[in-house]
Amino acid sequence: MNKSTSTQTNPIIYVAMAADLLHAGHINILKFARELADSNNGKVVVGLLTDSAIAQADEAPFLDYEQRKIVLENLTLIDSIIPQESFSYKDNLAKIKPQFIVHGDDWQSGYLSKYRKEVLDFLHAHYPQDLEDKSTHPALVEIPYSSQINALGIKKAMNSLGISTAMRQARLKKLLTLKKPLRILESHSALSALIAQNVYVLKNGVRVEFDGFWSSSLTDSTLRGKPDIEALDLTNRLQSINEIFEVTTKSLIYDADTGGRVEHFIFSVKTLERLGVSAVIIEDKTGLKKNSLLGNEVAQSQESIEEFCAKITAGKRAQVTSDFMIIARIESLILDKGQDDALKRAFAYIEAGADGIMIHSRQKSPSEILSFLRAFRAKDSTTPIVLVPTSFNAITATELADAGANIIIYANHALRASFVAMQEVAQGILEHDRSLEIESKCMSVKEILSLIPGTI
Ligand code: SPV
Ligand code: MG
Repeated sequence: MNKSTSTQTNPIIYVAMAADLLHAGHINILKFARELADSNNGKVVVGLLTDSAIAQADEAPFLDYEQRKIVLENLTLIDSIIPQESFSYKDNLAKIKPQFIVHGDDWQSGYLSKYRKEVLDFLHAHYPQDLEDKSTHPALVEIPYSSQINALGIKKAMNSLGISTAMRQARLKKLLTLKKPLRILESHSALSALIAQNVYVLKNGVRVEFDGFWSSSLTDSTLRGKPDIEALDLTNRLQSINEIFEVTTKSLIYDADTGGRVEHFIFSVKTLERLGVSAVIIEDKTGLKKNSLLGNEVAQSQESIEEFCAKITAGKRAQVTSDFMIIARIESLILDKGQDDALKRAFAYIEAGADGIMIHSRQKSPSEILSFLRAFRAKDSTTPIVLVPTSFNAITATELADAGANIIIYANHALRASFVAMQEVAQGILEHDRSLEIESKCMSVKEILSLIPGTI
């Protein structure tokens, strides 16, 4: 690139990056930008992706914005650093009007290509070059991407080492500040948790994945052939969480039913916290607990506000770290007690120390949940709200987040799906008296043998 393409006296050379795991590929790009700046009397400006920009499209970064900024500030290759609030370059391009943009050539296809197009559109509009091919511009400089070393690869390798108990536990609270909504999938075994850990889809250039696991009392009980009435003891459930934690890195929210007696709940809090669980949800029911989706079809009673507040406060006093969260679940709508009761309880529970509120509903329509969110958010804009849209399943997580929710839990779908699949195959074998016909409904033997690293 020489001066002839330059139309600014001191052009800005813009490089956007997350720089969470700084590696040779980054230095390569920055070195190139520096040379371009030096030969054009320009400046290298880095658009450093903010924590929420990274979290929206990926996992939360290992290092936060300020830590990453300190690392970059000490590189002589860079003149200044500005935040880039999303993967889109648009805002910063409009703000600083760079003349050159440097990026690895890996964004020519795939989900990043739409951001590349934004950059090209900007360059064509501001620095017309009369180029026939609008998919190129001399001021977009693309450096051959190093496939041997890249952030995703390093991250994969780091994740395969596992995660410390403290880091996993703290991650949920951190993610709540960076991303909305958080999507949580019920995981009842290490294998189902591996699915929740690894599955993702690309939507409009953004990677959407689950942010953690839900340890459900319903599915943990059903899996063991027991009713969802607090019949399973904590030790039993901790066993599967331990197995889940052995092979994953995401955070877990624990369904503790009513939390039991206050005297017992404080021990549960300590145990869950020690294991690395991020949050516990307790529901304001008393007596023999039945599943909420049964509503008033079965006898269920709600705890008094005073008693439930005392349980929350005792739990908060028992925890050791500041990262562990106790979330209070309100059953007023489930038990037809109305919105006023639900709101009164929500504010009382927060006053007692609850870190978040879960409001549950068994209606097909989300209207009572949406009106609760409106009334609650009019008074409290910050306390995290958790929803479990099993019944009101036509509304999307994004719509619920837009209405004020923070965490959306898909509470039983993994187990429900696996039951249907297993039942069909079991029946099929009996019907055909052999397994040939149901082979297509199963993963291949080759696949199962290569699913778990180390098997072969
Ligand atoms: C669970 O998953 O066990 C729950 C959510 O508590 S619900 O089944 O909807 O009550
Ligand atoms: Mg439950």
